[in-house]
Amino acid sequence: MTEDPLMARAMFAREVVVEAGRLAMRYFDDVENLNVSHKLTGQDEVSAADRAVERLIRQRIADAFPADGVLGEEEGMLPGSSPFTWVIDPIDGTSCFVRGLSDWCISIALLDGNEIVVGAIDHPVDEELFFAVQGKGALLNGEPITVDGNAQVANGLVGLGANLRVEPQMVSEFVRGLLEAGGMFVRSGSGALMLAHVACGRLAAYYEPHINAWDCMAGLCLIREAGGWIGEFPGPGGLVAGGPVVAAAPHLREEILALIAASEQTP
Ligand code: LIP
Repeated sequence: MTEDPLMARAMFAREVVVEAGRLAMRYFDDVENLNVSHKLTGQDEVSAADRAVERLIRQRIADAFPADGVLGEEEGMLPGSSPFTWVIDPIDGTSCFVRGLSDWCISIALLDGNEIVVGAIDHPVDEELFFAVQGKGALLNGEPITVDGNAQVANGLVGLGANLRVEPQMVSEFVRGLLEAGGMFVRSGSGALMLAHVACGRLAAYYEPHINAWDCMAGLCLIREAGGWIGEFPGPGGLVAGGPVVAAAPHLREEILALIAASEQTP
């Protein structure tokens, strides 16, 4: 293993995200027998697969980097004594996963202090592995990726995250403004995967009024390393509270921020 603590963790993340994807696929192939329960609302599900995959990732981290902190969607925050914190979503897009839909992924991010330094997203159904290390670019299945420098709101697709954690009009007003600007949106249920699609140029931008750190931090690392612009995340609430997320090809930053601002003005 390399002596460089960042690269050792980056190589580890690339391996573990694929191992976790294989475990998730075993549950996905038997989804009709999957145990599913609900958290706060009927739209907020968790399955035996989410729990098993997070347990696997946490065990691998504990074995390899026992001093690192870990924040995961299902088991919360385990503080560490090293500068590094892992931020993991065992299955992002659980609502798709439990219904046999393919828009889900495994998302693993690594923070050095407050800086996102590694992002790894595995999309097993499509056999796509997204990977980025700070300062070294972003890759899809080993090939360099970049955001779409030619996309425009009026001829591109904007990824949109929507959930019951925000007032409905925050989403509906953004959609209204986007459509009035000649744009169009997609919402898949996996913020991580849609952020990865921004990094490889499939989507022009992504916005979600409230997202959790484990859903977005790997994707934000990918976009930054793919030449994109990412908004500040998390906000004042900090890592566990989450907050709004926005990211785009750099030339669309002002237009997307203006659409968000307009959506927030509506009484
Ligand atoms: C999902 C996020 C998505 C959000 C959903 C849900 P999960 O994560 O990726 O952006 O809109 O409400 O939180 O719960 O499937 O890991």
